[in-house]
Amino acid sequence: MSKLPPSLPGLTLLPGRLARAEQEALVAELREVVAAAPLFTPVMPRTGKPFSVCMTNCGPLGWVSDRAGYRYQATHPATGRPWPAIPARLLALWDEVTGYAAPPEACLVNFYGEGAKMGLHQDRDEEDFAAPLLSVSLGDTGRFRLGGVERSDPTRAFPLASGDVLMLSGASRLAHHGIDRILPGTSTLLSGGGRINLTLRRVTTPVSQHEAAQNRDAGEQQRQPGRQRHHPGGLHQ
Ligand SMILES: O=C(O)CCC(=O)C(=O)O
Ligand SMILES: [Mn+2]
Repeated sequence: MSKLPPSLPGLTLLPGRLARAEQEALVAELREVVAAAPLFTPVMPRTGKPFSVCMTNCGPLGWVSDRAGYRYQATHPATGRPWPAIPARLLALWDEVTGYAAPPEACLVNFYGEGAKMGLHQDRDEEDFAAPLLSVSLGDTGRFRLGGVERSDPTRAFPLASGDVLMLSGASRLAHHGIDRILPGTSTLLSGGGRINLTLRRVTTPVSQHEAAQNRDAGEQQRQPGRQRHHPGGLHQ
């Protein structure tokens, strides 16, 4: 496997972006996330075949997969409770690295034990492809495979180590990607071994300030129809 990622427009790899102390603090925060929203094993749509990774989420929305399909939803599939909040340090990282005007709405937490992998796929369940995907790797190194927008495009593999941050934006936002395998024993961060990957995602298209003001006005008029009818007349009396 090449040590270097391919140079593609919109692909940004920040090796070691998170220092060890930050990684440890993040793992402690993720333990709280998992206590509130336990890891679950998603299954493939239709076939019901279980994923080899287990998952949970934080943020207003979380990504889930079950026999009915892939989707974002506001609650944990087993507990029915809202997902816990995205840790502030991840929101700050999103702002610093992406510069995107709106915050992420979902943070998917994937846990890879030894032997877990993720097939080549695109992240396309979001409404807003203008927003980047921001990924944070913790624990054992993963062999990440990256292709192009077409499934048949050539692919290359490169390692993602603990503390690495990867951004897929612009022309790379819809690039195919996956995890071939985990390299056990490559990190001491997680006492039991394994790899955690976090992906921060903007799901809905942000409403601009201008649109928000217009929507507010429209809502106000709908709630108070009388005002709309009487006011103009009142002004001319
Ligand atoms: O584990 C990774 O680095 C990638 C995870 C991923 O592609 C996903 O959760 O959609
Ligand atoms: Mn993905």
